[in-house]
Amino acid sequence: MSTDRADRIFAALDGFRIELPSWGFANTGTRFGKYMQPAAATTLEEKFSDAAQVHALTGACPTLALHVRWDLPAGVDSTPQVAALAQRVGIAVGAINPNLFEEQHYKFGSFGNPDAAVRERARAHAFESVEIGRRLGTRDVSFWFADGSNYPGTANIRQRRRWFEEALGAVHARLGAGQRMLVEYKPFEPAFYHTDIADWGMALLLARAAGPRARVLVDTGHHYQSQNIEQIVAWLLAEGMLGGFHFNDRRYADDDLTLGSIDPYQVFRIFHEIALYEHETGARADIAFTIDQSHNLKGKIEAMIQTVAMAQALHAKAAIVDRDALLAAQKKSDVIGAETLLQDAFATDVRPAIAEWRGSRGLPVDPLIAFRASGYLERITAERGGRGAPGGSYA
Ligand code: RM4
Ligand code: MN
Ligand code: MN
Repeated sequence: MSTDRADRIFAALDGFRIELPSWGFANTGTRFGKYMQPAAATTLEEKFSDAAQVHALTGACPTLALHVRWDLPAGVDSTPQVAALAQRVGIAVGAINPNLFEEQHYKFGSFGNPDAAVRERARAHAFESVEIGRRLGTRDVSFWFADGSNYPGTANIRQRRRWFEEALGAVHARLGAGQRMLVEYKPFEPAFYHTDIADWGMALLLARAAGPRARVLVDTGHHYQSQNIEQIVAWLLAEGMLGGFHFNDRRYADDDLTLGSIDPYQVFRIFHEIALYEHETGARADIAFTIDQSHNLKGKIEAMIQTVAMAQALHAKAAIVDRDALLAAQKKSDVIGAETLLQDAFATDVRPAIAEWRGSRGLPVDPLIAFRASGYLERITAERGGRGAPGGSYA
């Protein structure tokens, strides 16, 4: 590999950060049930501890996204303990994720619920989430809504849209100077007829209406089969509205499989669009990369390490695309020339360069092997194993 390529990979890896989700270390499952893992984290302390392992081995994960309901059960009153815990473990708190879908009163929606009292409760929870983020000094409050309906004619789509616009605007008004609001979309599930924020266009319009610090969050699993996700990414970049990602892979629907396990070329193409944007504009795209996966069969920490390593590898491959040559080929409509440049970068074996980078940064050359040799899994399995299944919550 040329020194130019190796340099690019080193620079790309030095600048790459990906946030871990607290819920990815906990027992999660499918709607048919959960397979409990003795080593799964049940307390926030355990989630932080597991995240610290992943960060120590990969060097790329200094922050942990939290879910208010699962991780801060006392809401704002939980913030002092959480701040102290983060400080102690050396992992900073990342995005704050409100939970507007799990409780019984959200059966017919949160911001879009026809019952004004429920809409009010949802707002109060959103306000509290903003306050939690402010107190913890984190930047993003990341909203995902399960709102929608299952049967035609049963919900007033335009009315609900207005309620969403009003509520998101009201939440935006509460943001502190250093805070952002991310709006995530999803085409279906749990609603199976209409979802209030079903695609990137709806999320974009709502984010724009909410205010200047609202951005769209792209969850890679939240698209229909064969949808061109990198085009959505390119458009959101062009609009200055891409706020973050939830990374996972899928084969059928929102499968939450480990990143790149099904289609690594898709992830590479996303990273490429971002790198090309940065190359052309000279600006750094300010995007929060986050993992949003549910590890039902794999060991949670191992799956997380695997995901981070995959993200690093695909990010590195995107970094070595010869972008000047690509732009020149595009200009000439040299179809095969341009396509080959992309394919060549994707096909390049970046593992030796990444191993070298890891070594030079004091990281284990193979984080998964290092984890397996560390004894951490055996220790937490013994410590956590005997205490039986946790309660009924999703995470
Ligand atoms: C959704 C979405 C959200 C996540 C919930 C639990 O499908 O991806 O980001 O918080 O699942
Ligand atoms: Mn998500
Ligand atoms: Mn999802």
